[in-house]
Amino acid sequence: MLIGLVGKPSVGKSTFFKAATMAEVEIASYPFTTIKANHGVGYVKVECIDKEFKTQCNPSYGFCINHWRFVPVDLMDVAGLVPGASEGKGLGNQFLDDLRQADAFVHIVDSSGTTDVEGKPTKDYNPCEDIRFLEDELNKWYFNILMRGWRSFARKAEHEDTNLSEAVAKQFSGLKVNEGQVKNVLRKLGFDKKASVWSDEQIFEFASELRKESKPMIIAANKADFPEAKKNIEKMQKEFPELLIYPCSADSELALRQAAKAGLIEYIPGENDFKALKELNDKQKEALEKIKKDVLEVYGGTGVQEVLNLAVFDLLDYITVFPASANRLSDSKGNILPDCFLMSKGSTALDFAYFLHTDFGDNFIKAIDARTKQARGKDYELKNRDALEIICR
Ligand SMILES: Nc1nc2c(ncn2[C@@H]2O[C@H](COP(=O)(O)OP(=O)(O)O)[C@@H](O)[C@H]2O)c(=O)[nH]1
Ligand SMILES: [Mg+2]
Repeated sequence: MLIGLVGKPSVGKSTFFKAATMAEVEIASYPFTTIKANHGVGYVKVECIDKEFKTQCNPSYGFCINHWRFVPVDLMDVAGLVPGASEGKGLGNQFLDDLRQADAFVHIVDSSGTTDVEGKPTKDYNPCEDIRFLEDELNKWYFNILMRGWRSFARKAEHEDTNLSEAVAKQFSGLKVNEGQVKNVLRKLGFDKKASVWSDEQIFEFASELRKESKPMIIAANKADFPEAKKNIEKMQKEFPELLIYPCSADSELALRQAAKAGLIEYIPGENDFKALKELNDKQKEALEKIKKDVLEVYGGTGVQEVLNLAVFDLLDYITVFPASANRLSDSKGNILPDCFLMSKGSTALDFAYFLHTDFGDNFIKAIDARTKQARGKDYELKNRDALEIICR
C-alpha cells in the first residue's frame, strides 16, 4: 500500500512527509527507512492488543509506545503540482508517474491562504481553488488515458458491459485500477450499456468517477495553526461536503516529534498533549506552548496522525490483524506479538492464511481466536484487531 502526498508547491508536503516518517524511538532493525528519495515509511496508529494479554510487544516492523502500536505504511512525497500537469507541463510527467503508483492521496492544502496558485506568498487566497484545481487536473488525466483507447473498446464492448470494464481496467492497469472498481462505477452511473453512444460529457464523468473510486483522497487542511485557517477550513467543508477534510499542522507535528526525539518531551503522535521531561529553555517553552494553544487545544491534535489513519482505515478500508496463538504470543526468537498486518476489510481467515504463507492457505484447517480460543472456519470474516492462529495440516 502506498499513500501519495500531493498538492501545489509550498503547502507543506515535505514537512508532512518528514514529520510522518520520523519515529521518536530508534528503530534500528528497520530494513527500509528510505526506499527512494521521496519515498519513506509513515505509521498508522492502532490500539495494540498486548495490553489485553498483559504483556509488552516487540514489533518487527514499526514500534509501540504505551500500548499504541505504530504500523508501517509507505508514503511518497510527490513533486509539486503545477497547472497543466495533465498535458505534461512543468514536472507534469514525473508528477503523474508518481501518482500512478499510489493507492490513495493525501491532498495537502494551505488553509492559511498565504500561498497562491503557484505556491508563492500571498494573502487571502481561497484554498477551495486548490481543491478544484487538483481534482480537475486528475480528472483530465484519467479522461486523456480513457480517450486513447475509447473508440476501440467502446466498439468491442458493443453489447456487454463486462467487456467494457475489462478493457477499461486494462487501459488503466498501470494506475492500479482493477475491474471491480470499473464495474462499481458503471453500476453507479447507470449509463447506456452501449458505450459507443456516450457523449464526451458522459465519458468525462465516467473518468472522474473512476478516478475517485481508484484513487480515494483526503484533504489535509494544513497550516491550521494560522489564525486565518479556521474560516478557510469551514469554507472548504461547506463547499465540498462530500470530501473528507481534516485540519492539520505538519510544522507543529514535526516540532513535537523532534522535541520528543531529543528527549525534551514525552509525546505520542496523535495525542492532544505532551509532557515536559526536562527543564526547557524559554525559546523551547514558548514554541511548544504556542503549539499547545494554537493547535492541540483547538483541533485536539496536530492532525498528521489522524490524516494517515483516516486514509488507511476510512478511505482504503483496511483493518489490522495480529498473528497470535492462545498459548504462545512470541515467535521462535522470543519476540512477543512481532507482527501486526494490514488487511482489506472483508478478508477471511483463509485470506489471512494465504497472506502469511501459501502453504498455510493450501493446508488450512482452521483459525483459533487467541482471545477466546474459539475455532474459526475459512470463511470467517476478519475483524479489526483480531488475534488469530492458523492451524494447518
Ligand atoms: N505555519 C506553518 N507552516 C508550515 C506548516 N507546514 C509547513 N509549513 C511551512 O511551509 C513552507 C513550505 O513547506 P514544504 O514542506 O517545503 O512545502 P512543499 O513545497 O509542499 O513540500 C515551509 O516554510 C514550512 O516550514 C504548518 O503546518 N504551519
Ligand atoms: Mg516539497
